[in-house]
Amino acid sequence: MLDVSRHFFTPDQVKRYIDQIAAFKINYFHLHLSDDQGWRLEIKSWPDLTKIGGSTEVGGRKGNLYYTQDQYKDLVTYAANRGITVIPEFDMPGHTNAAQASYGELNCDGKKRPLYTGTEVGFSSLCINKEITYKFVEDVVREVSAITPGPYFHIGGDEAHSTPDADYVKFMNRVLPIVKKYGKVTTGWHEFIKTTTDTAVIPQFWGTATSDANVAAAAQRGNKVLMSPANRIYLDMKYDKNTKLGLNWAGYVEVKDAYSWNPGAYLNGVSEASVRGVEAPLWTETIKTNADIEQMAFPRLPVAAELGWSTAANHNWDRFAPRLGAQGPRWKIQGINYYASSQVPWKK
Ligand code: IFG
Repeated sequence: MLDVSRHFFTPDQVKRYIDQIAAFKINYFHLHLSDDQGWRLEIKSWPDLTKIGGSTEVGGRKGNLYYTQDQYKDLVTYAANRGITVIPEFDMPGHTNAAQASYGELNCDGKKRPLYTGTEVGFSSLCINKEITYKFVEDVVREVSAITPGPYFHIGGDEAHSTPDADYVKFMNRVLPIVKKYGKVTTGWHEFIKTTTDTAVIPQFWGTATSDANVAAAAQRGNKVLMSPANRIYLDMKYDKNTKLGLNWAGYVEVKDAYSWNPGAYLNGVSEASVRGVEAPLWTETIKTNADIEQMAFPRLPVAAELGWSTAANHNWDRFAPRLGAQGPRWKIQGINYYASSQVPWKK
């Protein structure tokens, strides 16, 4: 996953990252297209989402910081030509300030919110009891599903700290059927799974604990789980206390930490048969350039690919580390700004 909301990345910048992840057989690319700081994809029926919501980012840079639908379709094709399926995410009912700064009617008090260029989370919520909220959601899902050939639509659902629990359930009960209506399978940050017994939807686990009752209950019912534990595979986590970029709320994640877990056995009650896959999210509160992306994603993204594609029986750091080290000279020649972790025996 690449968060293009906190900081916007142009189509060419995204294509550079797509080329790099394709080299490691990554086969899904989750684009975090909306958040408090920015709405990044043109929605023809709600033009101010990008005109206003796509006009700035963390730190306050101004511009046309969004993709037209043609540019999005081009990215989808570019990824598909490299064996990669795009998963669009529109985070809701929280992380919605950019939309609520664009349209007053999306707020319970009818007033536009100010644009937000900070990095706090949890302060926004769509207005759950207004019908226009569900027209908005349906228009977004309809327009984006029509230009997304992949099977998945990500509805976010995380950190809805300003949405009362009962309202959160009410919201999801309205929205999950909308995604289905437009022929997509819902995936979302794992909090939403407590609102549905539909075994087709896919919770994306992003916690730091090794158990979650709602996710385990869903797995028992038959749901598949996408594994992204923040203290193992969040690429915006600092490597150690000296890392300039990134955050550390989930702890430090050195390369060996990112390798030393088994996605098929990480969560209590979630067996390997219930694990849909592994995803390495890169949140961009502190990430602005391709060099920044590369410093955080390399070498930990290839680690995620290894965990996703190889059997647990084949996991062995002493055997893997030299294979990772062999990539160093290639990344140097390609101009990839990788982190030369002291844990890896880099080939000269
Ligand atoms: N949690 C938030 C993200 C981002 C992240 C940074 C999720 C699902 C912390 N939600 O991770 O928006 O701020 O590490």
